[in-house]
Amino acid sequence: MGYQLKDCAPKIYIFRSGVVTMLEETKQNVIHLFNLLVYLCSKHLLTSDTSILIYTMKYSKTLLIVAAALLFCSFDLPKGWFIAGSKPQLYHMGIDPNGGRDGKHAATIQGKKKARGFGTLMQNCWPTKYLGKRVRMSGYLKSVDVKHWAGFWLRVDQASGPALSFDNMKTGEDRSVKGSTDWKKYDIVLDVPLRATNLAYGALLVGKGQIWFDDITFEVVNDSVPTTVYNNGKMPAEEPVNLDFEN
Ligand SMILES: [Ca+2]
Repeated sequence: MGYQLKDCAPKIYIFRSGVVTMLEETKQNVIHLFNLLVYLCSKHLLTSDTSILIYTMKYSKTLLIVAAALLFCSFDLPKGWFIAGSKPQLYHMGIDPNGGRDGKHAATIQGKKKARGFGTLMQNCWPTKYLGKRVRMSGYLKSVDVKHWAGFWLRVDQASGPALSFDNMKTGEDRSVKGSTDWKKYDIVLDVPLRATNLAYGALLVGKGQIWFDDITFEVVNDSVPTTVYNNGKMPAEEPVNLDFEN
């Protein structure tokens, strides 16, 4: 059973079970949906346990990000970060005011009782500073009773098509965090080709347990620092090489 929100697009319906269905794929509806979710938050109709599904074809990524960001609006989210993942509703995510290495703020992700899929706190940013360069993302992470795995992740996107490169500390050599671990610094190193249009990054948790992460940095490194995964976004050589095939 649902009802039509009068001041929203006529093709958007809210179901009190928490299911939002989007029937028309237009950019305008993205705006309407955003307004709709803000409205629901203001009325305290969204809680951390509210299950929201959005059905759309064309703007699925944008919509899911908007929905995910607002799904946990009752949580104290760190500024500039948003919630996403395959099952974000099964994770508590936000700021632990005293959880940091220095006793100050750290971000945390905690799996709920029936946690599955994964939850992530993430950001996107323009890759402008890193175009044509190799970038190292470093951060500190601590874990308690992580049943499956957790880690930082970094993805280099292009305007269309698959990601240029991606590392979540599980792809390639498994460097993922499991069980209970003290604060430790982890690195992800990827090339950022000139055609990159976005950097997406964060930390993720798969399953039960809890992680804290803090003090993330990005820096350009030279070619002597190996990338942490095979990446198809590797830059071309600066000039032709091995043309006689002797190397
Ligand atoms: Ca901190």
